Amino acid sequence: MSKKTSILILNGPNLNMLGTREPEHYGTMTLAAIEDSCSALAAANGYACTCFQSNHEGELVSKIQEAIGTHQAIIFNAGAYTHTSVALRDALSNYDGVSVEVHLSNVYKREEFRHKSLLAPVVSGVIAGFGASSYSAALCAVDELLSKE
Ligand code: DHK
Repeated sequence: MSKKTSILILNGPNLNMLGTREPEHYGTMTLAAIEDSCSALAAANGYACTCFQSNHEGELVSKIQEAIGTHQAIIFNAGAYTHTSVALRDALSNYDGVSVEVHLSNVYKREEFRHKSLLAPVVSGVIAGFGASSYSAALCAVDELLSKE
């Protein structure tokens, strides 16, 4: 039996609070609703999809390590760790699949400390500023990149 191509949707700190967290930046959709719509879109395009959220840097590092050989793509909103985490950058550097950094908000319109991403130089691409649609745009990008392989 052929193995289904699998995508990991990874979310970092405070993204479990979506729905009520600063809606002016992050909208009103809950993380569960975003994950459900990503899973439906992935399934409609023939992909398996696993979703995971953690507030802990080390758990996110472990998930990226475990994705090697398991998931062919990672869509990752690292939250505030985007701007600070050498550990997550190193984990992504070592990941051999397609990787997309996503943000709900347009980080370039916000405070200066959010303009710098430690992850951007080691991922396939970055999508920011489209609210929950940033995730569906990332899925489309992943589909296109994986279809080329
Ligand atoms: C989410 C966060 O939690 C912030 O720390 C980032 C990002 C932006 C987002 O827009 O999804 O700076």
